[in-house]
Amino acid sequence: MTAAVYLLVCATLCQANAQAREDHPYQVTGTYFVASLQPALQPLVINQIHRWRLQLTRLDGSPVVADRLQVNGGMPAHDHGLPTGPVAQFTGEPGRYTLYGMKFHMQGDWQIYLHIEADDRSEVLTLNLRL
Ligand SMILES: [Cu+2]
Repeated sequence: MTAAVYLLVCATLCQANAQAREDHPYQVTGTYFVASLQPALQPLVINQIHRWRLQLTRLDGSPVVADRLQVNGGMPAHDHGLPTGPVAQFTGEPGRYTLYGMKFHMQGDWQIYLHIEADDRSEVLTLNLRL
């Protein structure tokens, strides 16, 4: 590949990646799976129940239809969980889920855990989030 072609390819891919990051501001890459997350609330505020969009892929970018997907979270420093019990629901479109019932009741450092079972593998992806 010539340098010019390489630069063109890189520019296109990097732009696409930047676009994906803009749409889904939070991204967690694990050993097997990648979660891209977009809260419906922008900016995030406390004490409001809302939805998140989740895009779940393998490392190669192919969409994952999970056998099982659970979401929970909490504040490790305060030793408490989320004030709600959010539910992950498959949208019907491969790799796309909606997390219903997300809510944060205080400011500080939160973690969101996605428990994923797919492809005969199991992984927990952790998103660190500061409100
Ligand atoms: Cu707390």
